[in-house]
Amino acid sequence: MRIDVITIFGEYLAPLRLSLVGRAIADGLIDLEVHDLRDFTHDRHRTVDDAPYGGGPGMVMKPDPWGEALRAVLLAGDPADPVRIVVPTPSGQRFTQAMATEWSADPRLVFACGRYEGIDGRVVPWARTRRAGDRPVVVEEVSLGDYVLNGAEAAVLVMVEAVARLVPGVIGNEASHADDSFAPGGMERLLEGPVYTRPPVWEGMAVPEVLTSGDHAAVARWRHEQAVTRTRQMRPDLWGDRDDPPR
Ligand code: JEB
Repeated sequence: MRIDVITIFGEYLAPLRLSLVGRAIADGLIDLEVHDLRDFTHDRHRTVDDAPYGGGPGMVMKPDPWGEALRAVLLAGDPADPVRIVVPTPSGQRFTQAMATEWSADPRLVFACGRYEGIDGRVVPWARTRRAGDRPVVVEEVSLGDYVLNGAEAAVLVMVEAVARLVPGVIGNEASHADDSFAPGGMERLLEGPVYTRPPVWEGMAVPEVLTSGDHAAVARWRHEQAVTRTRQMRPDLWGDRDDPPR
C-alpha cells in the first residue's frame, strides 16, 4: 500500500516511522510519502493561506497549492491503482473501524492535511472530478470525533495507525485479526474487560481466580461477562437495547 500525506508540517508524521507502522514501512509493505504543500506554491513567501471571503477569524488554505499538490500526487505511483483521498475535518463523517478495514485493502491512500480554518471549499468537489488511471478518485471527509484539533496531522497519525495494523502481512496482524472479529472490542461490539499478568498478588490484590484455574471454558465465560458489564457501564450506546443472553 502506498500512503501519501500532503502537509505543511511533515515533521509531525515522523512518529509513523516508529513501532509497528515503522516496521511495515521498513519491510516495504507500506510506502509512506510525505509531501510539503509549500513545494506547490510559486511566490517568494510560499504562501498557503489567505483571509476568508465573507470575513471572520482565522485564515483559509488557498486552493491553488492544493490543486497542484493533488495533481502531482495523483500522477505518482502505479496508474492502474485506484486512489482514495482522505480529508480529515471536524465536519466530516466519523472515522470507524469499518473504514479502517475497508481502507486497509486499498493500494493507495492520500491524506490531505488542512490547518488554520480548513481548506478552500472548492478543493474537495474538484478532487471528486479527478480520475486515477481510468477510475474516479474517491474523496472522503472524515472526523476523528467531536473535539477540536488545530489541524489534520494528529488525526492522520491515528487513521494511518488504525489502517496499517490491518494491512496483510503487517507484524502482529494475524493474531490481532482473531481479536478484531471475535473477542470483545470486535464485531460483537463489546469493550474488552480487564487483563492481568504476573505477579499473582500485587499491592494485596489477587488476580481473579478463574484466570489461574486452567478451565478454558470458564475463562471464556468470565471474560464475556466482564466485557458485557464494562460495555453496559461505559458505553450504553454500544450496548443499545440488546438483552443479555447467557453463555
Ligand atoms: C481536522 C482541523 C479547525 C474548525 C475548522 C478547522 C484542519 N476530530 C477532529 N477535530 N478537529 C479536526 C478533526 C479531524 N479529523 C481537524 C482538520 C483540520 C481540525 N483544523 C482546525 C478547527 N475548527 C484545520
